[in-house]
Amino acid sequence: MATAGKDLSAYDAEGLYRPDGMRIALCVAEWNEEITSGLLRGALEVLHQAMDEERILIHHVPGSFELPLGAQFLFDGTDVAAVICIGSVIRGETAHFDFVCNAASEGILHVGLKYNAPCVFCVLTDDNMEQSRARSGGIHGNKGTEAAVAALKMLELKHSL
Ligand code: DLZ
Repeated sequence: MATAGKDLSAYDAEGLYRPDGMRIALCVAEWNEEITSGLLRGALEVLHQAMDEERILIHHVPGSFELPLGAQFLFDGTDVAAVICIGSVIRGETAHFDFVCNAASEGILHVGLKYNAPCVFCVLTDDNMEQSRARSGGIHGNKGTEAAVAALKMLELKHSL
């Protein structure tokens, strides 16, 4: 998973799928707001090129642990076609990091399979803030940008079948 020296966030703006008539939600964790706001910015930059502002929903949950349930609420309570889950978990001195990361990743996968819809994992799981800054609009690009591109590609696949 090494991304050293690479910006993986380049994308072809011309070729973005336009999810006409659909709505997309961003579910954003409040922890490490400096990082999640950068990821959100990156995701919105892509979505604004593909769809109207009013079809983009933004909701917050307390932490990354709550992202799966937040996404489930959104699929259940709205007509969104996809949810992008944005969070940032930074390793501390205890095992908390592993529990939050595992819950977020497995839960987000589960919600996508349950609703048969893109539920995109945009959770940074880094050792320190420096690594997170580098991936939320820094030297290694912006994983929020990549997550939004992934959501559009999955919607395109689903609607092409
Ligand atoms: C408790 C906790 C800790 C220690 N660290 C983070 C973190 O780095 N990133 C994050 O998104 N959330 C963290 N949380 C909060 C949990 O995700 C969750 O909100 C609480 O345990 C309440 O369920």
